[in-house]
Amino acid sequence: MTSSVDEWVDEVARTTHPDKVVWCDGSDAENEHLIGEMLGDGTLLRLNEQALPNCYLHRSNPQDVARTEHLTYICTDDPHDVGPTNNWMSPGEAYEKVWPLFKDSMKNRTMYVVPYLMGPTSSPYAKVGVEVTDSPYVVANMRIMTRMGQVATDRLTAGTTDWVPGLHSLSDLSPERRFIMHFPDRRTIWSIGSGYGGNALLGKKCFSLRIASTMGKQQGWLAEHMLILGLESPDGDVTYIAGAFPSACGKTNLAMLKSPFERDGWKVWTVGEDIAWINIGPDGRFWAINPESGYFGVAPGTNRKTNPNAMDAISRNSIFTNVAVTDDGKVWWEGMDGPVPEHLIDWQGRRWTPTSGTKAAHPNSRFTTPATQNPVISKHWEDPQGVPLSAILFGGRRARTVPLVYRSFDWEHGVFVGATMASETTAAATGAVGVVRRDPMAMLPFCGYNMADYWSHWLEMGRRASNPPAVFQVNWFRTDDQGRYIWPGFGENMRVLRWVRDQVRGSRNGTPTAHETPVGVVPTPEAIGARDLGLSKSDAETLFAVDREDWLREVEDQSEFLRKFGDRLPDAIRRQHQALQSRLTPVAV
Ligand code: OXD
Ligand code: MN
Repeated sequence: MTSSVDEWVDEVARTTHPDKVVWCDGSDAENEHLIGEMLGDGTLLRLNEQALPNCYLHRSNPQDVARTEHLTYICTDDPHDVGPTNNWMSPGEAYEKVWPLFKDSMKNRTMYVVPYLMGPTSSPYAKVGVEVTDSPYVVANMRIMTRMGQVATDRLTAGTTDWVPGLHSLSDLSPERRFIMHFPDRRTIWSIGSGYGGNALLGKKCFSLRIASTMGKQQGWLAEHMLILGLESPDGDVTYIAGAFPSACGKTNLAMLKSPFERDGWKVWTVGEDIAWINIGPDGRFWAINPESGYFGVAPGTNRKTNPNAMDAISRNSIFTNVAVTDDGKVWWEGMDGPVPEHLIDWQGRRWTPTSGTKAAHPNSRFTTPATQNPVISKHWEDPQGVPLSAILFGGRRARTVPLVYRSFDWEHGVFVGATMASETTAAATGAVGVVRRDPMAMLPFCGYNMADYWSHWLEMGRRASNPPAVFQVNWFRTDDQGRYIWPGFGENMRVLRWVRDQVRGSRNGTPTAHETPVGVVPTPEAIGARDLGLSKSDAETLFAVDREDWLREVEDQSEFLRKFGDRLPDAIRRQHQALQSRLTPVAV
């Protein structure tokens, strides 16, 4: 370890006062020992060893089940640097208000020092973090989600001073004393009062998105809330596509999609399912790496139909959090295959039957599973330079307005589409579910600086790249008059991916597959195979419709959102907004 790591660990220990300090090496022996301790004190429960070898269940505190965006802060001297979409606290106030909460917070506990690497071991783009935590559950999860232990220590001893400190303490798990703090100037993270995923596994949202986004702005790259997939076509060629979707909108399912057209040679390979770090390559293209090494996926709704590859991946060496358990020690959640069991133990450890009137698994219950267990992991997922992106998808959950898919006209328009995307909220964060909110590039909870400056950075990245990806918006969630989803989704999303590929690589048969609308280029229903899917004429019309009235309302709502950024709003975004409005407004004759 470098002396700077030693000094920081000493300083933290002097405040938090753990009983002992353990430096983690990431070995199997260390993991087995930790698991044994957690089984002993009830932090973990063993699941059915035959059906789910080396799998464990953890139940979190019922008040600690999702990311808490209202308790998440970016600490800079100037509030304008975090902008209107982040919570701001000055570093001085953070020292006065939050640092004292760490005093003695690890008393009678062990403090684990967890060095970890974000990015493939051999990648020049990989970065080191050190998380100090009093939660062995966090250590076990970090071991799956990151390259943890000796590989990271090796980079530190190689002399780097470039590492991100992250201090995490469960403290008393009280929401009143819960804070997730980021200091971009010092590239430091503090998190207290929560053991839940994104709040506590500091390599994920805190480092790889909030802190990394500020590093990317300074250093000329992008840290994005995006899946990365490789779409293989029948000629064996692979097109790489990244996709930004808000939490719990199907990113993991899309990244691991099982193609219904596999026999014809169409297949999806997973590079990443939540985060992409994107650099511009010497060829002027965007090259993306997945900084993580595991998946922290939403369990409810995952089944053999929606994501068979995930069901295979999570059948061993996985940690389940807040799911239900069957009488024979298997996991269960709403949307699991087969009939609903007569008895379960629910996510809080209570007896449950179908008449209980509650959810057996928490809606944000999760699995943590190693990426290497994904049967469709791309053979390029650890390539040091990453994979070259041909397309970026922006997706939200919208009952109306946004068609199934459309292509933006050019980079600047694409950035505008990402900047103004919106989605109905989900259970991944605490707060109301189902409310439409603007979630630019799916980064609303994760951008570590002023969102307007972030858009300027996106625009600049496109100017610097001679061959940036084409940008699309997708919406799997459009509903009919009855409120039913029109699009079958899941494996059938392959139809949309194929059209996206046609758009960026040239049509397969030369027949027109799209037409221009005021919002962008929309496919013909035939190009997506609406008839093969048995969609009625009116459903197909709704799915691809660009309704002028709906879009004028959308433009109005966008104005309100964009106004919040005042004069930091890039001119190009303002221009694109006006251009959309005029394309929607018929010229008077
Ligand atoms: C996640 C999230 O956990 O986005 O990936 O909430
Ligand atoms: Mn996510």
